[in-house]
Amino acid sequence: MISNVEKFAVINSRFINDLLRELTKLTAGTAFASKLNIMFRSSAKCSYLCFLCLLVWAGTANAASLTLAWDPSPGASGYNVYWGTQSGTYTSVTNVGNQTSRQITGLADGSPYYFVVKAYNAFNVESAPSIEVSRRVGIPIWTQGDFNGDHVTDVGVFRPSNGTWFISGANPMVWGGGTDVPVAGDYDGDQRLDIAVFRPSNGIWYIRNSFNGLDVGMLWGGVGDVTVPGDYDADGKSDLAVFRPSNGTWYARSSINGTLTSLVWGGAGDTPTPGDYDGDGKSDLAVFRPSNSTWYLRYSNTGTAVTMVWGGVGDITVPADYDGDGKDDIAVFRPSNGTWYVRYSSTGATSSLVWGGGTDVPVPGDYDGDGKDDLAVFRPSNGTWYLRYSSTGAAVSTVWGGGTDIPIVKH
Ligand SMILES: [Ca+2]
Ligand SMILES: [Ca+2]
Ligand SMILES: [Ca+2]
Ligand SMILES: [Ca+2]
Repeated sequence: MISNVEKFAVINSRFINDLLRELTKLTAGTAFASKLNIMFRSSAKCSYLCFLCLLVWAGTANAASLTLAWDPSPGASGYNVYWGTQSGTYTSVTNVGNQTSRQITGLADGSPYYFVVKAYNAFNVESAPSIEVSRRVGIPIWTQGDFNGDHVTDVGVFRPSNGTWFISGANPMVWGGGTDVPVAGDYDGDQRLDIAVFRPSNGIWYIRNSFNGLDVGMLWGGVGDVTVPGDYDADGKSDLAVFRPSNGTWYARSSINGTLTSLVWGGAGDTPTPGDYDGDGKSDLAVFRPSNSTWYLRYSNTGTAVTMVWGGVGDITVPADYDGDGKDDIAVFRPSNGTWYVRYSSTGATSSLVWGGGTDVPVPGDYDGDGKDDLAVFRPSNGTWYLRYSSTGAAVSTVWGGGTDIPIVKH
């Protein structure tokens, strides 16, 4: 019996299940138990057995709950789900038995939560944790750049020469062309990217709704305006919006009732950098002024003006939610040294990391679907996307588009 068990273990860790079954038949000598436990743990570590992904989103009203799901872990007797409101600190745990999904309730609206799952075996020994995923509840939120609705940013480009959109996993679509500005966003609020262009010559936004395939054209802005679509009214739909450098005015059209909101914020020479910096689900007006390296943010929840010195001349602004707390982090990409300088909103901590360089186009997004934006660049010269997964630190590259293609950036 002993040699059989050992042989199984050596041959392949896939037989863990059999081993466990065998063991329960035995009168459990501790030597076997410890060996199995070690096997179990190393096996769990090797393959990220509990790969968490989010299956279901609660509605925006009365939310306070969400559903997690994960792949089954061979040999697992059950799973513990851990969560907390700070990355790496899990103050709650629940044993879900041998289920591989769980609705977590009693969450506070608006607060970010961080989750991991651990498998345990027949001896209650836990595996290494799964990757950490983060989500907020109670606030309309969608994964920027997600075309098919799986909460993972999709790789995609717009080719102006023939007006074609190439998005990974979708058929090529012809929409716009020439000097149109791609302004993909979620204008119909179904948490899927809608392809869209803004035509400066006539000031019209041409949108193809992902929900029903309906084509929409709306006049908003014109020549000289910079497009800044975002969810300024927090209804979960992108709003048409432009920034006019000549008078420093933002013009946003509410998707709720079509009303105009205009506000002076910034001016000529500034780079508009809208984002949700205060985490209330509404896009905040913001500009970066290269001449004095200062970001000017206007928090939508309080109207408070916030200034912060970050980055400098030649830097490309890349605000995104790198720490997954539901607030965009101030960040720049410096082409000259390929370095990303990020200031995390959750802790105020800063980081600098080399990723890409030269003529690379920064395209941050959540490509691994863990709720945190990942560093990423698109290299036109070889059509390659270089992604750095936030969940594992893994470097992933994929060829998609090239030449004069414009990568789809988040809005
Ligand atoms: Ca949509
Ligand atoms: Ca906001
Ligand atoms: Ca953040
Ligand atoms: Ca990520």
